Amino acid sequence: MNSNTATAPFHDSPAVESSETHLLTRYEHNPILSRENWPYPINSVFNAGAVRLDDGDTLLLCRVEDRRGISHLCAARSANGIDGWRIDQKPTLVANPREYPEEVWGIEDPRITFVPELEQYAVAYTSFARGGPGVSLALTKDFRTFDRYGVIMPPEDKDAALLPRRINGYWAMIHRPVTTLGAHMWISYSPDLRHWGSHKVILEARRGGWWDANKIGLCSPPIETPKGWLMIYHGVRQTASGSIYRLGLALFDLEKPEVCLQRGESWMFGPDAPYERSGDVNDVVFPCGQTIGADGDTINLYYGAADSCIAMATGSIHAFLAWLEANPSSGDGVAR
Ligand code: BMA
Repeated sequence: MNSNTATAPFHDSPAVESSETHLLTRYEHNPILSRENWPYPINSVFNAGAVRLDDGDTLLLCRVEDRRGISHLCAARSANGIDGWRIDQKPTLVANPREYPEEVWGIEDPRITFVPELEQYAVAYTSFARGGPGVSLALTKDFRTFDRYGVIMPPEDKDAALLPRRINGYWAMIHRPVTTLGAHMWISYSPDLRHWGSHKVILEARRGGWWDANKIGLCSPPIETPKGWLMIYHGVRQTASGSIYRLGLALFDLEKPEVCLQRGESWMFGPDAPYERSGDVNDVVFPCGQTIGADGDTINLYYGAADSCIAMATGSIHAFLAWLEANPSSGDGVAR
């Protein structure tokens, strides 16, 4: 008899208890993209927006940090969304501080939404300058030319994505301003994608020892399901040795997306693999995009790992919704 058996309180427990829900399965050959793959010299490639194109290709719009520390966006295309990436030979969208001074320190973390009414993709990204990070918007049909709208949410604000359709006649943007209230998720509405109002808090960071205390933010763009808008969000726990970025789930009303219907209590995915635990910024998983399979259920979630590379994990919308149903948040979801 070994000592583990003698002291184990529950015989069915695995030797090492997993801190994860198994809602997401890592691709076995992660990471799928890293700086070694890049056609030009860079420091790192991480946090990528994702979309399935009309021709069936998966396109990742990757945040690429150059060797000055300034980020730009670069597109990579693949037939299966896993390997065989065809990477643009030079940056796809770069900061243009002459016309957009809010981008002087680069552009980061794009979230892509296909908008059927506009027959275009809306790319919401972080523009970074002396005033702090803000939210900028660009529209594109092909990820080669972009119609830039400039900064639409002033600093300090980030983690934004557009909903794919109007709600009661207005466009809706989820974003994460930092105010004296804290770093919570908000929604704002617009008649024209340029002028934004009716701002409302939709999900608050919890406090104290919670995994999503201090800071939360939208990950990939919300997914429309029959039960509501399903959101994967990141929560940040600050510790003595740095921040830990983990992922949680929440569900919002389809026609009133400011109304949170469900929020999971625990995180559902966190840094565990070596490429997530160690890199330029340790202990970070940071998705900005997903694609959904032909079955309408399978999600390929693309995430930056440790601010150093891009990894992929697979999940099921059905399983996410079932987990939320089975693990409701106690109280009002805003534990203080
Ligand atoms: C956030 C963003 C992300 C980054 C993360 C961890 O605030 O800046 O781009 O991945 O921090 O460094």
